[in-house]
Amino acid sequence: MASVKDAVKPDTKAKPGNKAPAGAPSGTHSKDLLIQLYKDMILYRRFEERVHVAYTTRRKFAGFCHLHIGQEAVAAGVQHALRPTDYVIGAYRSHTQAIAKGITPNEVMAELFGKVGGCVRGKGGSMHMFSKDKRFLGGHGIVGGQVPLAAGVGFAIKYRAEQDICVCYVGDAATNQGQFFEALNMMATWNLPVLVIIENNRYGMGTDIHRTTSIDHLWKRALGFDMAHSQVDGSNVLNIYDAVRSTGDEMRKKNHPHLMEIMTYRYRGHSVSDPGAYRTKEEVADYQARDPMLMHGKFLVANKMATEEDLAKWDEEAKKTAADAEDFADQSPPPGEEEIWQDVYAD
Ligand SMILES: Cc1ncc(C[n+]2csc(CCOP(=O)(O)OP(=O)(O)O)c2C)c(N)n1
Ligand SMILES: [Mg+2]
Repeated sequence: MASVKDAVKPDTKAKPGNKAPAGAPSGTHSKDLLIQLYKDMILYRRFEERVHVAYTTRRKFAGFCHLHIGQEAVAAGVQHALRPTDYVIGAYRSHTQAIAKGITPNEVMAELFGKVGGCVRGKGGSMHMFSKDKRFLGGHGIVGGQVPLAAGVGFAIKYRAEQDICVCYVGDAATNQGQFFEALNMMATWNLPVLVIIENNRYGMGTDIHRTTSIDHLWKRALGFDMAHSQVDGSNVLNIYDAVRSTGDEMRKKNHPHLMEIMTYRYRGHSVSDPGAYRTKEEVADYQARDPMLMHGKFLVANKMATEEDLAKWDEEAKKTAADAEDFADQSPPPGEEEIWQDVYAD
Protein backbone atom coordinates (compact mmCIF):
# COMPACT_ATOMS: atom_id res chain seq x y z
CA MET A 1 0.00 0.00 0.00
CA ALA A 2 1.17 3.54 -0.65
CA SER A 3 2.69 5.03 2.43
CA VAL A 4 2.17 8.54 3.71
CA LYS A 5 5.92 8.85 3.34
CA ASP A 6 5.55 8.39 -0.45
CA ALA A 7 3.24 11.34 -0.64
CA VAL A 8 4.13 14.59 -2.30
CA LYS A 9 4.85 16.95 0.55
CA PRO A 10 1.93 19.34 0.89
CA ASP A 11 2.67 23.03 0.97
CA THR A 12 0.83 23.78 4.18
CA LYS A 13 0.99 27.52 3.55
CA ALA A 14 -0.48 27.24 0.04
CA LYS A 15 -3.52 29.27 -0.61
CA PRO A 16 -4.75 30.81 -3.83
CA GLY A 17 -2.61 33.74 -4.84
CA ASN A 18 0.52 32.77 -2.94
CA LYS A 19 2.55 32.42 -6.09
CA ALA A 20 2.66 34.97 -8.90
CA PRO A 21 2.17 33.11 -12.19
CA ALA A 22 3.53 35.86 -14.47
CA GLY A 23 7.16 35.11 -15.16
CA ALA A 24 6.98 31.56 -13.79
CA PRO A 25 9.32 29.15 -15.58
CA SER A 26 7.81 27.49 -18.64
CA GLY A 27 10.65 25.18 -19.58
CA THR A 28 8.69 21.94 -19.37
CA HIS A 29 5.54 23.16 -21.13
CA SER A 30 5.16 23.46 -24.87
CA LYS A 31 3.90 26.73 -26.30
CA ASP A 32 0.91 24.87 -27.76
CA LEU A 33 -0.07 23.58 -24.35
CA LEU A 34 0.35 26.97 -22.69
CA ILE A 35 -1.87 28.62 -25.31
CA GLN A 36 -4.45 25.85 -25.27
CA LEU A 37 -4.80 26.14 -21.48
CA TYR A 38 -5.69 29.81 -21.91
CA LYS A 39 -8.12 29.13 -24.75
CA ASP A 40 -9.84 26.45 -22.70
CA MET A 41 -10.20 28.64 -19.62
CA ILE A 42 -11.63 31.53 -21.58
CA LEU A 43 -14.07 29.21 -23.34
CA TYR A 44 -15.29 27.78 -20.01
CA ARG A 45 -15.77 31.30 -18.63
CA ARG A 46 -17.59 32.71 -21.65
CA PHE A 47 -19.70 29.58 -21.95
CA GLU A 48 -20.90 29.81 -18.35
CA GLU A 49 -21.48 33.56 -18.58
CA ARG A 50 -23.79 32.74 -21.47
CA VAL A 51 -25.45 30.01 -19.39
CA HIS A 52 -26.06 32.56 -16.64
CA VAL A 53 -27.86 34.91 -19.02
CA ALA A 54 -29.83 32.04 -20.56
CA TYR A 55 -31.00 31.04 -17.09
CA THR A 56 -31.71 34.43 -15.51
CA THR A 57 -32.73 36.71 -18.39
CA ARG A 58 -33.92 34.36 -21.11
CA ARG A 59 -35.37 31.81 -18.65
CA LYS A 60 -34.47 28.97 -20.97
CA PHE A 61 -34.35 26.43 -18.18
CA ALA A 62 -35.24 26.02 -14.51
CA GLY A 63 -33.97 24.01 -11.54
CA PHE A 64 -30.54 24.45 -10.01
CA CYS A 65 -27.62 25.85 -11.98
CA HIS A 66 -24.17 25.80 -10.36
CA LEU A 67 -21.47 27.73 -12.19
CA HIS A 68 -17.75 26.95 -12.07
CA ILE A 69 -16.70 30.54 -12.83
CA GLY A 70 -13.41 31.25 -11.04
CA GLN A 71 -12.47 27.56 -10.90
CA GLU A 72 -11.78 27.04 -14.62
CA ALA A 73 -8.04 26.48 -14.09
CA VAL A 74 -8.86 23.24 -12.30
CA ALA A 75 -10.84 21.74 -15.20
CA ALA A 76 -8.28 22.89 -17.77
CA GLY A 77 -5.13 22.00 -15.83
CA VAL A 78 -6.39 18.57 -14.81
CA GLN A 79 -7.72 17.60 -18.22
CA HIS A 80 -4.53 18.34 -20.13
CA ALA A 81 -2.58 16.19 -17.70
CA LEU A 82 -4.81 13.14 -18.27
CA ARG A 83 -4.93 10.54 -21.04
CA PRO A 84 -8.06 10.45 -23.21
CA THR A 85 -8.94 7.00 -21.85
CA ASP A 86 -8.88 8.14 -18.21
CA TYR A 87 -12.25 8.48 -16.52
CA VAL A 88 -13.64 11.61 -14.86
CA ILE A 89 -16.57 11.78 -12.47
CA GLY A 90 -17.81 14.90 -10.74
CA ALA A 91 -20.51 16.52 -8.67
CA TYR A 92 -23.14 19.02 -9.77
CA ARG A 93 -20.74 21.90 -10.67
CA SER A 94 -19.64 20.08 -13.77
CA HIS A 95 -20.47 21.93 -17.01
CA THR A 96 -16.85 22.85 -17.65
CA GLN A 97 -15.52 19.48 -16.52
CA ALA A 98 -17.79 17.88 -19.13
CA ILE A 99 -16.53 20.19 -21.89
CA ALA A 100 -12.95 19.55 -20.78
CA LYS A 101 -13.56 15.80 -21.16
CA GLY A 102 -14.72 16.24 -24.74
CA ILE A 103 -18.50 16.69 -24.53
CA THR A 104 -19.09 19.59 -26.94
CA PRO A 105 -20.35 23.01 -25.78
CA ASN A 106 -23.39 22.41 -28.05
CA GLU A 107 -24.22 19.17 -26.24
CA VAL A 108 -23.77 20.73 -22.80
CA MET A 109 -25.93 23.75 -23.62
CA ALA A 110 -28.65 21.60 -25.20
CA GLU A 111 -28.58 19.36 -22.12
CA LEU A 112 -29.12 22.42 -19.93
CA PHE A 113 -32.06 23.44 -22.10
CA GLY A 114 -33.59 19.94 -21.88
CA LYS A 115 -33.25 19.29 -25.62
CA VAL A 116 -32.49 16.08 -27.58
CA GLY A 117 -29.20 17.56 -28.77
CA GLY A 118 -27.96 17.32 -25.18
CA CYS A 119 -25.36 14.75 -24.13
CA VAL A 120 -28.11 12.69 -22.45
CA ARG A 121 -30.88 13.80 -24.80
CA GLY A 122 -32.09 16.53 -22.47
CA LYS A 123 -33.15 14.20 -19.69
CA GLY A 124 -30.31 14.90 -17.25
CA GLY A 125 -30.00 18.67 -17.09
CA SER A 126 -27.39 20.80 -15.37
CA MET A 127 -26.33 18.31 -12.71
CA HIS A 128 -26.24 15.17 -14.85
CA MET A 129 -23.87 15.63 -17.78
CA PHE A 130 -22.69 12.18 -18.90
CA SER A 131 -20.92 10.50 -21.79
CA LYS A 132 -19.92 6.85 -21.80
CA ASP A 133 -17.85 7.40 -24.96
CA LYS A 134 -15.91 10.30 -23.53
CA ARG A 135 -15.61 8.50 -20.18
CA PHE A 136 -17.24 11.38 -18.33
CA LEU A 137 -19.38 9.54 -15.81
CA GLY A 138 -21.46 12.44 -14.37
CA GLY A 139 -22.64 14.92 -12.95
CA HIS A 140 -24.08 13.80 -9.51
CA GLY A 141 -26.39 15.86 -7.32
CA ILE A 142 -26.01 13.94 -4.05
CA VAL A 143 -23.13 15.60 -2.24
CA GLY A 144 -20.29 13.06 -2.05
CA GLY A 145 -22.35 10.44 -3.92
CA GLN A 146 -19.82 10.24 -6.73
CA VAL A 147 -16.96 9.11 -4.43
CA PRO A 148 -18.17 5.50 -3.91
CA LEU A 149 -18.98 5.38 -7.63
CA ALA A 150 -15.37 6.40 -8.35
CA ALA A 151 -14.18 3.57 -6.09
CA GLY A 152 -16.25 1.24 -8.28
CA VAL A 153 -14.70 2.66 -11.45
CA GLY A 154 -11.25 2.24 -9.88
CA PHE A 155 -12.13 -1.35 -9.02
CA ALA A 156 -13.19 -2.01 -12.63
CA ILE A 157 -9.95 -0.52 -13.99
CA LYS A 158 -7.91 -2.70 -11.66
CA TYR A 159 -9.99 -5.83 -12.34
CA ARG A 160 -9.47 -5.41 -16.08
CA ALA A 161 -5.77 -4.63 -15.55
CA GLU A 162 -6.06 -1.34 -17.48
CA GLN A 163 -3.59 1.51 -17.26
CA ASP A 164 -6.20 4.24 -16.80
CA ILE A 165 -6.97 6.29 -13.73
CA CYS A 166 -10.26 7.74 -12.57
CA VAL A 167 -10.36 11.37 -11.48
CA CYS A 168 -13.08 12.03 -8.94
CA TYR A 169 -13.86 15.70 -8.24
CA VAL A 170 -15.38 16.58 -4.86
CA GLY A 171 -16.09 19.88 -3.13
CA ASP A 172 -14.55 20.82 0.22
CA ALA A 173 -17.83 20.34 2.09
CA ALA A 174 -18.36 16.93 0.51
CA THR A 175 -15.32 15.67 2.41
CA ASN A 176 -17.44 15.70 5.57
CA GLN A 177 -19.86 13.12 4.16
CA GLY A 178 -19.71 9.60 5.61
CA GLN A 179 -19.54 7.97 2.19
CA PHE A 180 -16.40 9.98 1.40
CA PHE A 181 -14.59 8.24 4.30
CA GLU A 182 -15.95 4.80 3.46
CA ALA A 183 -14.95 5.12 -0.18
CA LEU A 184 -11.45 6.41 0.60
CA ASN A 185 -10.94 3.49 2.95
CA MET A 186 -11.82 1.06 0.14
CA MET A 187 -9.64 2.88 -2.39
CA ALA A 188 -6.66 2.71 -0.02
CA THR A 189 -7.25 -0.85 1.14
CA TRP A 190 -7.63 -2.23 -2.38
CA ASN A 191 -5.14 0.14 -4.03
CA LEU A 192 -7.63 1.47 -6.55
CA PRO A 193 -6.34 3.93 -9.19
CA VAL A 194 -8.54 6.86 -8.20
CA LEU A 195 -7.28 10.43 -8.03
CA VAL A 196 -9.68 12.20 -5.68
CA ILE A 197 -9.43 15.94 -6.33
CA ILE A 198 -10.90 18.21 -3.70
CA GLU A 199 -11.77 21.57 -5.26
CA ASN A 200 -11.44 23.61 -2.09
CA ASN A 201 -13.33 26.81 -2.89
CA ARG A 202 -13.73 27.49 0.85
CA TYR A 203 -17.53 27.26 0.96
CA GLY A 204 -20.24 24.63 1.05
CA MET A 205 -23.28 26.61 -0.09
CA GLY A 206 -23.14 29.65 2.25
CA THR A 207 -21.01 28.08 4.99
CA ASP A 208 -17.30 28.70 5.43
CA ILE A 209 -15.47 25.37 5.53
CA HIS A 210 -13.83 26.32 8.84
CA ARG A 211 -17.23 26.37 10.53
CA THR A 212 -17.93 22.76 9.63
CA THR A 213 -14.55 21.06 9.55
CA SER A 214 -12.13 20.35 12.38
CA ILE A 215 -8.96 20.28 10.28
CA ASP A 216 -7.30 23.25 8.63
CA HIS A 217 -6.18 21.48 5.43
CA LEU A 218 -8.31 18.91 3.68
CA TRP A 219 -5.41 16.83 2.31
CA LYS A 220 -5.12 15.63 5.92
CA ARG A 221 -8.18 13.47 5.28
CA ALA A 222 -5.73 11.10 3.53
CA LEU A 223 -3.71 10.50 6.68
CA GLY A 224 -6.41 8.33 8.24
CA PHE A 225 -6.10 5.92 5.31
CA ASP A 226 -2.32 6.05 4.84
CA MET A 227 -3.08 7.41 1.37
CA ALA A 228 -0.75 9.44 -0.85
CA HIS A 229 -1.77 13.10 -0.85
CA SER A 230 -0.83 16.59 -1.94
CA GLN A 231 -1.99 20.19 -1.86
CA VAL A 232 -1.85 22.46 -4.90
CA ASP A 233 -2.02 26.24 -5.17
CA GLY A 234 -4.72 26.51 -7.81
CA SER A 235 -4.08 30.16 -8.61
CA ASN A 236 -1.66 29.02 -11.31
CA VAL A 237 -2.99 26.60 -13.91
CA LEU A 238 0.51 25.23 -14.43
CA ASN A 239 0.73 24.13 -10.81
CA ILE A 240 -2.40 22.08 -11.41
CA TYR A 241 -1.20 20.61 -14.69
CA ASP A 242 2.20 19.69 -13.23
CA ALA A 243 0.74 18.16 -10.08
CA VAL A 244 -1.78 15.98 -11.92
CA ARG A 245 0.75 14.95 -14.54
CA SER A 246 3.33 13.74 -12.02
CA THR A 247 0.72 12.25 -9.70
CA GLY A 248 -0.90 10.38 -12.60
CA ASP A 249 2.49 8.96 -13.66
CA GLU A 250 3.18 7.82 -10.12
CA MET A 251 -0.27 6.28 -9.72
CA ARG A 252 0.07 4.28 -12.94
CA LYS A 253 3.48 3.02 -11.82
CA LYS A 254 2.61 2.19 -8.23
CA ASN A 255 -1.11 1.44 -8.59
CA HIS A 256 -2.46 3.41 -5.71
CA PRO A 257 -5.03 6.12 -5.04
CA HIS A 258 -4.17 9.73 -4.25
CA LEU A 259 -5.99 12.58 -2.53
CA MET A 260 -5.18 16.01 -3.98
CA GLU A 261 -6.50 19.25 -2.48
CA ILE A 262 -6.55 22.11 -5.00
CA MET A 263 -7.07 25.58 -3.52
CA THR A 264 -9.49 27.54 -5.68
CA TYR A 265 -12.36 30.02 -5.43
CA ARG A 266 -15.77 30.51 -7.01
CA TYR A 267 -16.78 34.05 -7.97
CA ARG A 268 -20.51 33.47 -8.40
CA GLY A 269 -23.01 32.22 -5.82
CA HIS A 270 -23.33 28.59 -4.83
CA SER A 271 -26.05 28.38 -7.45
CA VAL A 272 -27.36 31.10 -9.71
CA SER A 273 -30.04 32.06 -7.17
CA ASP A 274 -27.57 32.61 -4.27
CA PRO A 275 -27.13 36.33 -3.39
CA GLY A 276 -23.85 35.51 -1.58
CA ALA A 277 -24.50 37.43 1.66
CA TYR A 278 -22.08 35.22 3.63
CA ARG A 279 -18.91 36.78 2.19
CA THR A 280 -17.74 40.29 1.51
CA LYS A 281 -17.44 41.93 -1.90
CA GLU A 282 -13.82 42.71 -0.99
CA GLU A 283 -13.04 39.03 -0.52
CA VAL A 284 -14.42 38.16 -3.96
CA ALA A 285 -12.65 41.13 -5.56
CA ASP A 286 -9.38 40.10 -3.94
CA TYR A 287 -9.52 36.69 -5.63
CA GLN A 288 -10.69 38.17 -8.93
CA ALA A 289 -7.73 40.53 -8.93
CA ARG A 290 -5.43 37.48 -9.21
CA ASP A 291 -7.72 35.43 -11.39
CA PRO A 292 -5.83 32.34 -12.69
CA MET A 293 -7.10 32.83 -16.25
CA LEU A 294 -6.08 36.50 -16.41
CA MET A 295 -2.74 35.73 -14.77
CA HIS A 296 -2.07 33.02 -17.33
CA GLY A 297 -2.88 35.47 -20.12
CA LYS A 298 -0.38 37.94 -18.64
CA PHE A 299 2.15 35.15 -18.40
CA LEU A 300 1.73 34.38 -22.13
CA VAL A 301 2.18 38.03 -23.06
CA ALA A 302 5.13 38.55 -20.70
CA ASN A 303 6.85 35.52 -22.21
CA LYS A 304 6.09 36.65 -25.79
CA MET A 305 3.94 33.63 -26.59
CA ALA A 306 0.93 35.81 -27.33
CA THR A 307 0.04 39.45 -27.80
CA GLU A 308 -2.85 41.36 -26.23
CA GLU A 309 -4.49 41.14 -29.67
CA ASP A 310 -4.22 37.35 -29.61
CA LEU A 311 -5.91 37.25 -26.19
CA ALA A 312 -8.72 39.48 -27.49
CA LYS A 313 -9.13 37.29 -30.57
CA TRP A 314 -9.35 34.09 -28.51
CA ASP A 315 -11.88 35.82 -26.27
CA GLU A 316 -14.05 36.62 -29.30
CA GLU A 317 -13.74 33.03 -30.54
CA ALA A 318 -14.84 31.73 -27.14
CA LYS A 319 -17.84 34.08 -27.13
CA LYS A 320 -18.80 32.87 -30.60
CA THR A 321 -18.56 29.19 -29.58
CA ALA A 322 -20.82 29.93 -26.59
CA ALA A 323 -23.30 31.88 -28.74
CA ASP A 324 -23.34 29.08 -31.33
CA ALA A 325 -24.00 26.57 -28.56
CA GLU A 326 -26.97 28.61 -27.41
CA ASP A 327 -28.33 28.76 -30.99
CA PHE A 328 -27.90 25.01 -31.31
CA ALA A 329 -29.72 24.44 -28.01
CA ASP A 330 -32.52 26.81 -29.01
CA GLN A 331 -33.06 24.98 -32.28
CA SER A 332 -32.81 21.45 -30.92
CA PRO A 333 -36.27 19.93 -30.19
CA PRO A 334 -37.33 18.64 -26.78
CA PRO A 335 -37.41 14.84 -26.36
CA GLY A 336 -40.63 13.24 -27.57
CA GLU A 337 -43.06 11.50 -25.25
CA GLU A 338 -42.08 8.14 -26.71
CA GLU A 339 -38.62 8.62 -25.14
CA ILE A 340 -39.86 8.91 -21.60
CA TRP A 341 -38.77 5.42 -20.52
CA GLN A 342 -35.70 5.21 -22.75
CA ASP A 343 -32.30 5.30 -20.99
CA VAL A 344 -33.98 5.17 -17.58
CA TYR A 345 -33.16 1.53 -16.82
CA ALA A 346 -30.41 -0.61 -18.33
CA ASP A 347 -31.62 -2.84 -21.18
C1 LIG B 1 -26.36 14.45 0.59
C2 LIG B 1 -26.65 15.90 0.31
N1 LIG B 1 -26.72 16.76 1.34
C3 LIG B 1 -26.97 18.08 1.10
C4 LIG B 1 -27.16 18.54 -0.17
C5 LIG B 1 -27.39 20.03 -0.43
N2 LIG B 1 -26.16 20.62 -0.94
C6 LIG B 1 -26.02 20.81 -2.26
S1 LIG B 1 -24.54 21.48 -2.62
C7 LIG B 1 -24.07 21.53 -1.01
C8 LIG B 1 -22.71 22.09 -0.61
C9 LIG B 1 -21.54 21.30 -1.12
O1 LIG B 1 -20.38 22.11 -1.10
P1 LIG B 1 -19.00 21.61 -1.65
O2 LIG B 1 -18.87 20.14 -1.48
O3 LIG B 1 -17.95 22.44 -1.02
O4 LIG B 1 -19.04 21.88 -3.21
P2 LIG B 1 -19.16 23.27 -4.00
O5 LIG B 1 -20.61 23.59 -4.08
O6 LIG B 1 -18.39 24.29 -3.26
O7 LIG B 1 -18.61 22.99 -5.35
C10 LIG B 1 -25.08 21.03 -0.20
C11 LIG B 1 -24.99 20.95 1.25
C12 LIG B 1 -27.10 17.59 -1.22
N3 LIG B 1 -27.25 17.94 -2.50
N4 LIG B 1 -26.81 16.29 -0.96
MG1 LIG C 1 -17.02 24.15 -1.75
